[in-house]
Amino acid sequence: MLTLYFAPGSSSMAPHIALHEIGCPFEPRPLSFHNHETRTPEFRALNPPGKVPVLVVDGRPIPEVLAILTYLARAYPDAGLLPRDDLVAEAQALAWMSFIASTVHPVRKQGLEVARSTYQMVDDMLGEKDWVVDGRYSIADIHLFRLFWRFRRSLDPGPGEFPNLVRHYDRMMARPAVRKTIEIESAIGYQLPA
Ligand SMILES: N[C@@H](CCC(=O)N[C@@H](CS)C(=O)NCC(=O)O)C(=O)O
Repeated sequence: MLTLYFAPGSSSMAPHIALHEIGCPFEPRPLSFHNHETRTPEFRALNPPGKVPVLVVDGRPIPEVLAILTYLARAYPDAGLLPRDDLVAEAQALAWMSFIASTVHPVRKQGLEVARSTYQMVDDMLGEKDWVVDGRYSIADIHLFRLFWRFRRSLDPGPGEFPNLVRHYDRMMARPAVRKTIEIESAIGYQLPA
């Protein structure tokens, strides 16, 4: 049994998308930042820092986007969310996600200039590839998409900026799992800081 604790539009959007890509049943548990629902003792028992996402698998909690996405990709290999036949490509997907979590995620709070230069680096790293690893869709694309989705909404880059990331964003937005996740989360309502 899978249970996803999430807050609409936050980091938890990435595992939410992955669950829809896989199509496996799960129990959705939306939490409200406004009502401090990530600060309750019950939630902190699952993840002491009080952050979403958390995926509970048969009573055992997994925090952190990278770990949840990797778990889902490996537990449901038929969904093709991680390269199966190529250890280097798999490691490259993990490298992207580690970089996204440690370097790209924090920049939103470091001001527009730092954010712009970091996203410019990511745009260059992505280049003209359709997908971040070897041109094959993977969990690294889901992780990257959620960050850029948030960046576009909060810092509103100008037209023509980050062309590779914008094409990646458009490609992601064409996926039914992404549209379904956004439909569900926007209906609950976003409570994201500016
Ligand atoms: N390193 C964590 C970051 C998770 C995170 O920052 N979650 C934020 C939402 S985007 C959160 O729950 N914030 C609530 C809080 O800090 O009170 C991951 O990759 O899962």
